[in-house]
Amino acid sequence: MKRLLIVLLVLTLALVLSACAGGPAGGPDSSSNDTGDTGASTNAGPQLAAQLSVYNWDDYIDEGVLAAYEEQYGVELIYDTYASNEDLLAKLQAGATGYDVIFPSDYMVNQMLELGLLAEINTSDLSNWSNINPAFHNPPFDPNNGHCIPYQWGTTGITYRAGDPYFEENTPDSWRYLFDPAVLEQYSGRGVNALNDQRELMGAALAYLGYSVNETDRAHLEEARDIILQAKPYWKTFNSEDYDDSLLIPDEVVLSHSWSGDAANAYWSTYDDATEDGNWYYAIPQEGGVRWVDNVCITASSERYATALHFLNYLLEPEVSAAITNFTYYASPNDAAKAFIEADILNDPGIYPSQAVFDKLEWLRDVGDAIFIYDEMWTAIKG
Ligand code: SPD
Repeated sequence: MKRLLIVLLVLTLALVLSACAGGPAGGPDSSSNDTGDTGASTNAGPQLAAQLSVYNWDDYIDEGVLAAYEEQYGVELIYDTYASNEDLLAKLQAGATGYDVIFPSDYMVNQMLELGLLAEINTSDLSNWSNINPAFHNPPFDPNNGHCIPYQWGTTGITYRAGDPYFEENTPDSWRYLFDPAVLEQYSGRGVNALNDQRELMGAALAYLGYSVNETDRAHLEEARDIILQAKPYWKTFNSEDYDDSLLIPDEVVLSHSWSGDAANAYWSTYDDATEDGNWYYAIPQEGGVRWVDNVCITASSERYATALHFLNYLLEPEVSAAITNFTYYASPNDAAKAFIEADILNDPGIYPSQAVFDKLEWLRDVGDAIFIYDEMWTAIKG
């Protein structure tokens, strides 16, 4: 209830500030046509389309943020979700049109760029761009942020149930807790989940074996496949879409391969003021693993480019960006948002890791043609 109140207050403030602001994020003209925007600007800002189609990861935005945009600007958001980068890519490659705004991760931006699936942007057209921490400017996967803006970032590790007797004695700070059958024997009967995500799961197995998460050598990728295949019988679920919900169901799982925000959400959702603790802890494996940044991009096929750009600029507003992080528990690349992000989140090292932890992780990169070997391994894993 307290969180809802904070979100509403913050969004109200955002709307008031937006209404006062000029530039690209200025007022709408809902008299524009239904199917596309005109791209024309008035003194009040661009002419906005009546609708905008937004395609995002599951459970990855505060719905209040969407409702506030619709109310303020008179644009109806057609909102849909996907479970993985590969699902998003498959959908676009199958010729799906009509999606305007999408949220691919780092390496997938690179892949989509090469396939011509993303529209160009110029960050000087975004009045809120300066809110973004310079560390997120000009990423290797998208030079000069020529196509996308950063949305949220995080790490991938292991979430485990704090009260479980096995984990009271053993901290699962190694990928062997996800992959070693002898170790899995100890607790897998109480439920283990692995992320149903090709690059993430292969990356975890590669890190466990001492290889880069961006390995391209076939023999090493086959080793990773075999590690996964021998562990798979011990996993109760293979889920990256709504596994975060299962963390909150009693006796559903005791350990999950997971993304940092979902781990933090499980911790803070079960936080007890009396014990000053939550039921779920998060560990980054000592072998290393993945850090990632998800991005907001406009599809090359969008017919509502000006409206999409306007929406991107809205997402960069400090209060909006903070409301998203306060909902998802993922770290924000928006420096100006920090004033509105809850202190518990800013101070949680599971969400904002130390430099030492950050440095032992790798970004996932586009692996070029080796992606076909990954696809082959994935088919065997899913078979
Ligand atoms: N619930 C949505 C979580 C999205 C996390 N994206 C992580 C991508 C890492 N490769």
